[in-house]
This record gives sequence, C-alpha cells and structure tokens, in this order.
Amino acid sequence: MEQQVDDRNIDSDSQIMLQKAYERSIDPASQTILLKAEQLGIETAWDRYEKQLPQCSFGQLGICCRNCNMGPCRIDPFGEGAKKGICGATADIIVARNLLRTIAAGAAAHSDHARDVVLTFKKASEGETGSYRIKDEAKLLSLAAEYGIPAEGKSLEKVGSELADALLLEFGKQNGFLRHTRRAPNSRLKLWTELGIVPRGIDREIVECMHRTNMGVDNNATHILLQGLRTGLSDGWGGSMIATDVQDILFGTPQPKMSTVNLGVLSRDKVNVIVHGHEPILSEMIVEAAEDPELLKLAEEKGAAGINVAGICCTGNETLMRNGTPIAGNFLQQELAVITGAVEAMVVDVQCIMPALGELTGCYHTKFISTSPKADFPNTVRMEFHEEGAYETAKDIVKKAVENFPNRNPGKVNIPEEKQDCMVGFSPEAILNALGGTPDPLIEAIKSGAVRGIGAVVGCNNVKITHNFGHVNLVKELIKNNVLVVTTGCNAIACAEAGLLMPEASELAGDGLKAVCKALGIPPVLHMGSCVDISRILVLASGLANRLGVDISDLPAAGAAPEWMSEKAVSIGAYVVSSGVFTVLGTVPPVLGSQAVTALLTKDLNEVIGASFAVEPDPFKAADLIIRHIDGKRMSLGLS
Ligand code: SF4
Ligand code: MSK
Repeated sequence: MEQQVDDRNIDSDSQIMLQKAYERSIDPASQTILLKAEQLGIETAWDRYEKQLPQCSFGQLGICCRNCNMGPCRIDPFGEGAKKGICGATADIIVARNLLRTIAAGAAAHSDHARDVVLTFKKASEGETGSYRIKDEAKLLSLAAEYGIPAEGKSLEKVGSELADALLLEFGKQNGFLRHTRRAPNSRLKLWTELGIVPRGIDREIVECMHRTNMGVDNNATHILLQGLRTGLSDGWGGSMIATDVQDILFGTPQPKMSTVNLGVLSRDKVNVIVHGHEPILSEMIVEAAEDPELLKLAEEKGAAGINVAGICCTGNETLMRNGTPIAGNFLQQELAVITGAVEAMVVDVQCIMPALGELTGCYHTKFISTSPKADFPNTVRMEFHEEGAYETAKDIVKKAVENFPNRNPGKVNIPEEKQDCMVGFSPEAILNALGGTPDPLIEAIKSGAVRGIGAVVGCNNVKITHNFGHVNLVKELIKNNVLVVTTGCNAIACAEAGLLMPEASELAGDGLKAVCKALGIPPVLHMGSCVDISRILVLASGLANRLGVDISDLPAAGAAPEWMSEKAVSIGAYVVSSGVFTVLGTVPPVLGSQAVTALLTKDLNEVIGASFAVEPDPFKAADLIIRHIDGKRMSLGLS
C-alpha cells in the first residue's frame, strides 16, 4: 500500500493514527484529513464501519427476507436450521427477490433523475423558466429525428417541447420498446427480443419488480433475474441514456478540457461552495451564480478573495466536464472535505449524500444546504430548488455561503496541499473528434494490437476496500497492459487524483497504448462523465461493434466496478452485462447464499446473454481476469 504523508517527526500515538489513515485511503490528501479527524476524535464512515463489524452474515449472503409480516425470515446456509421461509421461499427465491429489488431501486434512482431533467427541459422549451436554454442544438435535432419528430419549419423550442413530451412517454409506456434501445446493435436487440427482456416503459419495469417480489408472486429465481436484466436495460438504454442526452442538450455536450481535483482545490482565501449529489440542474446555476458581480462584491466585503465552487461525486463530474469546475473528491471524501474546516456551504441535491454530514457540519461553520424536494437530511438549511426561479435560488444559496465566510475559524482550517491537474470531458462525440472524425484509427489500433482492448472502469468507493486502492491499481494495471480505459463516476475522480487523466500518464501505459495516446494527445484513461454517463460507454461500444460488424459481446472489452457500494451500481451491472460486457466486481454482492443465483450470474448468463459477472476484490487479479477475457475475445475475432 502506498504511504505518502510525510510522517517524520511525529509521536507514537500519531504514528498509530497515521497507520490507520494509510489503511483507509491511498490518497495523501485524504490521509492528511483522516489523521486530523483521528486527532480531533471526529467520526467518519470508516469508524462507523468498524462499529458495524462483524456485519450480519445473513444480510451478506442475501438470505434474509422481510417482504411480508410473517417474517422476517432467514435461511440457515450451513447448519440444521430453517431452509425455507414461512411461506416456503428457498434461499434461491429470497436471494433473487432481494437482488431484483436492489436493481429496481438503482434503476429508479437513475431514471427519476432523468425524469426531472426532462421536466426541466420541457419547462425550458416552453419558456416557463428563464434560467435554462437549449445549448446543444445539433443534439436536440438529432435526438428529435431519432424520435421521429419532424423539425422543419418549427422553432427549436417547439421541437424541444415535442421531444420532451415524447421522452416523458418513455417512462409511462405500457408496451412496445424504449426507443433508445434501437441504438444497440441489431444482433443484441434480436437476443433481447428472443429472451423477452426488451424494456417496455421505464416505470413499468420498476413497478413490475416491486410487484413480482411482493409475497406470493414470482418465485422462480431465473424468471426473477430475467426481469432484473430487463429493468437494468430500462436504466442503461432508458433512464440513464435519456438523462445524458437531455443534459447535453441543456448544458452542452462535454468536450476535452483541463481542470483540477482533490481536497487541495479548496481555497484558503475564497468562499468555498461544494456541490454534491448527482443532478446538474442546480449545480449549473450555482456555477453561474458564483460569477455574479453582486455576489463577488459581497464576497470582497466579507473579506474573501472570490468564490470557489468545487464538486463531490457525480454532481461534481457533471460540472467538471462541462465547465471545468474543480472536484474536491469522490464519495468517501465528502466528510473529509468538511473536516478541512474551509467549506462555507455543502450544497446537496440527491444520491450518495451521507446523512452523517448533518452532525459533522454542526462541528464546523459549514452550512449543509439541502435543495431537492425529494431529499432532506438531519440538520440542513432547506433551500428548496425549483426550475422556475432557478438562478435566483442559486444566488440565494451562494449568498448564504458568502455570508458564512466570516464565521470560518482559521484555527480549524487544514486544507491539504494535494491537487492534481486532469483532462476531462471525453463524450463519444469528443472521442470521435480526437480520432479525426471517424472511429477507424481506434479500430485499426485494436486490430493491430497497439490497443489490446477497452476497459470500462466505473463506480463508487466502499469502506470495505481501502479508498481508491481498487480503482487506481486496477486502472494502472490495465493501461500498463495496453488496455485503453474509459471511466465515469467515482472511479473517474480516483483516477484524476492519481494523475491518470493527464496525457503524461501515457508514460505508465504499455508501448502500444502509449504511442496511440501520444499521437492523439489524449490520456490513457478517458473521463466520460458521471454515473448516468455510463450510457455514453454503451453508445461507444455499440458504435465500435457496428463498425466491426459484430455484437458488443464480441468486442475485446470488459467492465469493472472495483469499489462499488450503491444500489445504482447493481442496476448498472445488470445492464452492462445484458449489453454483452463481462464485468468484474470488487465487492461481493449479497447473493452467495444461493448457489443457483451465484452460478447464474457468474457462469450461466454467458450462455444466455454472452456475458457474465466475476467477483475479485484484488485489483491486480481483477486486471488479470479482464486481460484474459480481452485476449480471448481478440482470439475469437482472429486478432493476434
Ligand atoms: Fe418470510 Fe416468505 Fe414473508 Fe419473506 S415472504 S418474510 S420468506 S414468509
Ligand atoms: S457518485 S453512485 S458513489 S460512483 Fe455517482 Fe460515486 Fe457511486 Fe455515487
């Protein structure tokens, strides 16, 4: 494990604390703050994890059911205890049902995010909010064409309004298919149709999961899991893809740009506003409001040198790739950012926001501002956000942060030095541009072996794995072996913090990948965005498969989520594998209580869908699995 904090001249108690910090994160900035937290006796997610140990083994194996009030029931996996729930449900049924509910929750989170974005798009198109406008006209027109909406003779706003209506119908559709699924290769579509897993309406699939898992409905593990695949597809080729497209229309399709990451982006002399969560609707306005002359003047009056907006998690990824706004950290750094003592406001929307922030911000001057009508937390300042007065609300929020600046206690401020430059914003359109307008140079590089294959590495942090250890080491191993990596979510932030999103990181790559990166001026790890932007990876994979005249499952490509924790990641896993991409998970999903479900996910799915899962917490072994998979696919394609 890497140990980078300067640990000379510190006493033995501090040495013990420092050792703990090393075990918790490989990132020096995080280690510094973890040490500080230990010294101050401030509790973090890692401490709460330790207090949970040993975690419930029934929960870990997925064999606990509380789907009706005869229960809760649990299956005894080894001893002479119960092998069935009171209703007769076996371990296979209980594990499959629990997994389906998890997929439904993940798909719901991504898709409800998408719904809100489309509703904002509708209001913007109909002039109900002056804060948003159509930024990417070309994307609007091409998506309208995909949805069969004629644009001739209509204003962009009219097209936008009709498109928003058509997109909203995708949520409540009862039959047929989600239109975005037509972006998949024909062979994949045919397979989904044969299996009966083409998603119909997004909401319909999610509701059906809840129905099927209700006591006494679907009690066949395979049958249950097929609905899991369909629901996952309604997320990846539905909700997530819609969110990505509409966000691009409203805020612009990302293009490569430079920025900086890690806790060191927090400013000593400016007002620090953190935007955290997942939706860019508010954060785009916050970024704009932070440049408002009135607020900048107020900041000056309060003794600050300006206003500094920084992101955490995927709200951060969204503003990073469109505006170059710096990122303060990924999921496990949200508490650490507050512990720097330099955050005037932690502004949150939805998803991946720890309720612990309420108590923690209470120990500092930080205002914890919750903004979503759907999400509140303990000890927040509620500043509910609606599109109609979006800019005004954003200004009020930033003003609150500015007014809080004089309350910062310099004695409590401890901002780590570390910040790292990064190159971000590789949408499929940007990748195509970098390749000179055609995917052929990448295809040729894959054919020649200069690029051995593509690894899509995504997902969260999880206290069960040393922060960023899984992410960074897996990605380093892959690029060393000439695997071009595309990344989103918290993996992207981890890679950025480790310097892997810089073109210079090609020095860490194998000779073939290094030469390709140098020729194109790109990093060996391409930042493709937030969690919903995994849909961009699907589009990229589909484009490559079509160009090669094969299915996605034939590509020398694989996916990985080395430190995943969220239900959303389970939905992502379901759609990535259903799309034909072998996927390695770094933390164990709660399925091992059923041999049948485990075998289905890790082996039998191959026969059904052309891809499966593997679980490997060791990033070096995970890289091996991926490279072997890629080599197998290369061989099948007749590539050396
Ligand atoms: Fe127990 Fe069956 Fe009710 Fe689940 S659904 S709690 S297994 S009786
Ligand atoms: S933010 S879902 S912790 S990747 Fe998208 Fe990170 Fe996972 Fe949230």
